[in-house]
Amino acid sequence: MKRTLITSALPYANGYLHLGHCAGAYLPADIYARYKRLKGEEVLYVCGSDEHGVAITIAADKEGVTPQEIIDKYHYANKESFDKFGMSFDIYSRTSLPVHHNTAREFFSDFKEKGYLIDMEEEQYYDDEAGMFLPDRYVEGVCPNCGNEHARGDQCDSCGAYYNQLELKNPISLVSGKTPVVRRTVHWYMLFDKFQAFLENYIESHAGDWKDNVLQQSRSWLKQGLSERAITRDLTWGVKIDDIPDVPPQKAVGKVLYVWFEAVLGYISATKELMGILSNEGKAGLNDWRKWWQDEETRYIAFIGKDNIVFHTLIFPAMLHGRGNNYILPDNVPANEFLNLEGQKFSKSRNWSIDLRDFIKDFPDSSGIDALRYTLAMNLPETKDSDFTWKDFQARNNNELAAIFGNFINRTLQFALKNFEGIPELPVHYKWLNLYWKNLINYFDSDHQTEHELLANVPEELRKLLNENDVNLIYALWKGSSEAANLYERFRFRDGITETMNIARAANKYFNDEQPWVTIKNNTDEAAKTIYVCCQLVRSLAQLFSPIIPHTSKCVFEILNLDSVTGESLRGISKYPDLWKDATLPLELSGKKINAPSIQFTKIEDEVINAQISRLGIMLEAKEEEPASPLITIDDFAKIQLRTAKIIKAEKVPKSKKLLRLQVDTGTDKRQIIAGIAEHYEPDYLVGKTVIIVANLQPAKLMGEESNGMLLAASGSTGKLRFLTTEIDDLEAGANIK
Ligand code: B3M
Ligand code: ZN
Repeated sequence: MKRTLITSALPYANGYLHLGHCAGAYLPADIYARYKRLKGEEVLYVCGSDEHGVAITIAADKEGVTPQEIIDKYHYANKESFDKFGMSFDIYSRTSLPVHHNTAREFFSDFKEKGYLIDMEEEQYYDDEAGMFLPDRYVEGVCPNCGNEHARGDQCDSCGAYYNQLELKNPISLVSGKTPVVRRTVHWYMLFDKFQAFLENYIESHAGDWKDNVLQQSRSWLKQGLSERAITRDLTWGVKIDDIPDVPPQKAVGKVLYVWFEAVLGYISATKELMGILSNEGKAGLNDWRKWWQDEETRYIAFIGKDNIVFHTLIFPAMLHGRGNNYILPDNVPANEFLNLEGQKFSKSRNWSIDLRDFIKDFPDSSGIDALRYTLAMNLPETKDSDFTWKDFQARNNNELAAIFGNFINRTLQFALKNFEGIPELPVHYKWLNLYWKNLINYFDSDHQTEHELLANVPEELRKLLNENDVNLIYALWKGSSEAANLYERFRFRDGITETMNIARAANKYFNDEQPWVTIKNNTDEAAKTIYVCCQLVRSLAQLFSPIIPHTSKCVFEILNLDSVTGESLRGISKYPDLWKDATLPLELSGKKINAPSIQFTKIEDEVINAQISRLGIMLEAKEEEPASPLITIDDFAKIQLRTAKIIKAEKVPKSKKLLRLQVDTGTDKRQIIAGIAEHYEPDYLVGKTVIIVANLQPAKLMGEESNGMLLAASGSTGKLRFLTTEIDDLEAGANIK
């Protein structure tokens, strides 16, 4: 059996994750990783933050911070959200690490040596004022195809047309707002046309096992014919190439690798990072990453959203093939479509979104997070766009998790505790029940009759102990778990989870048909057998549900006083036994003491859901109204040193639309303050003005510039901003304000 390498698309560290991200490349991958681990396979699941490209620099400009500050903020925030959401990555890395820069540069160097790259001069827009070439997303103009006036430099968001930024009409730079000029610049191009035939064979070799949407998109790109693609950009933020041997520095200075060329290599560098950590712990060799990436005994599954398909089915495979060294290719790329929210597309700008961190704030306990995992999993956009609604979240929690699985756990364990002080001691008559159970499973395994025949031909020997209900329940467990496994192998998670929930339905039916509340009065041996079997099913269901709702499963194992089995990360250096099969077989639980059962899923009331629904889309107003700040004491206020200060110099901070660098005289010293007022004031206007500053603020860094203090300003509802000043300018600098 091959080992399984799993990756999820690296999310940009430029914003908070939302539920649409989870349903795209992350939750399905985690379910698959946990399932594969439970199958006893060797598994490595890597992911991490994608930390370069204009997606980062635009976000940094927007927040008035440096790219490093933006990736640090969102890398750690998203990692924390993923951890709380129960993602079982073996490592969550980041592409700003040296190990990634070195890996990416090695690929560039190797391709250059092999003649897969050519450097060409081309014309590109240049912003004279900002002093920089303009990457596509930094140019806006009129779409040459549909006339959209806010089209960006590479693709029109309105009609989807791709074009060269020079084709935009009336272009403006989004850095300075000015009209850019055309300048010549050098870029390196990868000759992807050299891989056309190889990729055609590669794609067609998966015609039978890849999703249609993935095949179609890949084929249509191949049909257009691959051509050379620029793999460098004029940016200062990213993987630099100017120190690569035999790359002429004068050509390469100020260039970085195109983010998509290097981001896919982030999966490899994340693996290297993990092996580095493990080798320091003496648990793996530094080069053990090769057994995951350069060994045909590894099967690689790349989980992504549909907007990343060709980068994973064409670009990355071409790079891996071009590199040689036995690099393996993705064996499957089960791209998901998009998840919508209440029938509309997720949109941060319209605040039509649910950030994962906000959900976790509102539903912090494990049952809430598992209810989200379950709801998203049952609505995965596996073959077409799907929808998350709060009403469905409530229904899934109340009518399935609570009413079926939770109800079965509770009625079983409450009955067991109340009547048997734990899991019942098997009566003498049922002493060999586990053995009969295992023999029945063997019979199901070994015989390939139809379901009807299987059940009709159960060996008489087994029926001496197991009644109709017992046989039907054990069959439902056996059948449901093997069906679920088959479906997970084909990335059909929704159907696999339904099979598992059907086992819970069968378990409730067994409880009802056996009527232990009746037999406890007149035939306690029967009641004991029934509840013993039900306790076995509680554990089996916890194990089979664990890839989807790991927190709940962990809780159930704790109540049963059993080691938790949820497919957690083993860091790729060991593996479990086959715990999927194990979930269909009984444990020796006779007479086992259990802990007090707790309710796993409480009903979610309408008002909770209505409150969430009402927040969608209108958070804009809520964000504009400053939250009521808590009352402070006069002593709190006294800690703030407000002073007058005279502005003696003012200038723009390069590459920032918002920031000005001010030199101010505070009466006691002269200091630099960086102020976000560039969109409201011309520097010359400010010189000589007396303003009010907070003089005892911790020094801070903004866009790499030191700021010692803060200028007080007021912003109106229209976004207009005015700094606070004294009524007349005759107060000396340093006057105390209280
Ligand atoms: N960060 C795009 C995205 O977040 C990109 C994925 C990279 S996977 C190597 O959708
Ligand atoms: Zn257009």
